[in-house]
Amino acid sequence: MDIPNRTEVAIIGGGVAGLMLSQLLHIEGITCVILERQTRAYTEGRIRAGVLEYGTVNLMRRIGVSERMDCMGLRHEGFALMDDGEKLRIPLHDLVNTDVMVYGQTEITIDLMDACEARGTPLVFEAKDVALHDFDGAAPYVTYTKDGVTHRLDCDFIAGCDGAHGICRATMPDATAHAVEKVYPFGWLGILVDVPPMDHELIYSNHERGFALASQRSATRSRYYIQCDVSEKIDDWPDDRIWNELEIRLGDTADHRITRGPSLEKSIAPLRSYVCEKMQHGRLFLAGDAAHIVPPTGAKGLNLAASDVSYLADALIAHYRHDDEVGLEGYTKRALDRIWKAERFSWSMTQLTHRFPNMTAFDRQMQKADLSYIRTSAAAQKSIAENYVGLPY
Ligand code: RFL
Ligand code: PHB
Repeated sequence: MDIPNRTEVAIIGGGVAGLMLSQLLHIEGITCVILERQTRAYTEGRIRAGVLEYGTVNLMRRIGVSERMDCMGLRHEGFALMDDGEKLRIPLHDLVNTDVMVYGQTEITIDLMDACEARGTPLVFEAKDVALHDFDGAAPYVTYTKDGVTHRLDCDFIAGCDGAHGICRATMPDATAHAVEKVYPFGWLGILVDVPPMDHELIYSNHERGFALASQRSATRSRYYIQCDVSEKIDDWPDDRIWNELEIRLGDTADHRITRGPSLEKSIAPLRSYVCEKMQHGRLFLAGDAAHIVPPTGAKGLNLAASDVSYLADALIAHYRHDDEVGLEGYTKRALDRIWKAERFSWSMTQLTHRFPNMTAFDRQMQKADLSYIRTSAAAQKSIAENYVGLPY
């Protein structure tokens, strides 16, 4: 495909945020070009999120990329919290009349990339050395290198959708001064395996040896996580050690059995909460992980990327269709309100379900009291359910 040298919106990053934004703009006739640093195979292959809020599901439907999701995705009407082996089911559907959808980020990425290809949205893979220019004026542009040749892309706006380690936030003036961060003293070791899941719903377990999560991708593919030290090496975790640990932490029993199998993928990710409260400068706007990180306990990262780009698309559409600048001016404020609520929920789920180093007897009693309260209070369960399925946007 010929890549134009002028577009309305230059999108940096072809992850979920960038790809979704491109489709939201495309259906409104607003042109964009996506510049992605990696290859298509690498971008599609990353194993990450698994739980979609109903708002993300609706967004996928609205942009016409839901066919495979509606066919292969698993509707979950509840999930379980477990503490020292005692299980409490949060019946999402009964409490808030809404479900979540279990559908892998890998699959969403494939669906969105296929849509880009089918609709002719220019998507440049292996775009190296991306640099942003003149975004505090009326005529920004982006330069990048592809196959050793430097290109210039003129645009009206730049959307920074390049994740936590991209260049957009690094280029945003004063971003560091507006950053708020919390680092957790542990990480998650994740394993993907082709065996049936141990339960039809997700189980978040707080055990004296640390947190564990039983998740899934399909009836034949499981995803498990265990809390570990961030300094640990993946080589110290042969599959058998992971399975032994999962069986202990998730309470493997005769009627609740973990099926073992060889790992298809395993990796360790650190946990942190991070918000860059400055999400725009001139004609540069940040969205998704480029602006914020949540610990995965609340399953919110991908879903926040979706709500950010939905707000940003609304604002850009109002600009192009009605010369209305209010949405663009208020983008950060509107996005941050939802981001902070998701940060709060992800933090509280992490607090509730993990064993912290140097945890005191008092800290543990707080977890137990919290869970006991949730067990006996319909209001507390409803609050968890409302946040888990996703606050409206
Ligand atoms: P991404 O997906 O990181 O995409 C950014 C893209 O930008 C590219 N890039 C550049 N391109 C051009 N030039 C540069 N200089 C560039 N620098 C980077 C990158 O190659 C990449 O393709 O960010 P985006 O789109 O904002 O999406 C965010 C989500 O990926 C992320 O929040 C979720 O994966 C978080 N997450 C979860 N979110 C959920 O909603 N539900 C979950 O169940 C869930 N589980 C998880 C997760 C994240 C995890 N890890 C690995 C951190 C579980 C885990 C273990
Ligand atoms: C996942 O399946 O990858 C997953 C599910 C729920 C979470 C985090 C990750 O909270």
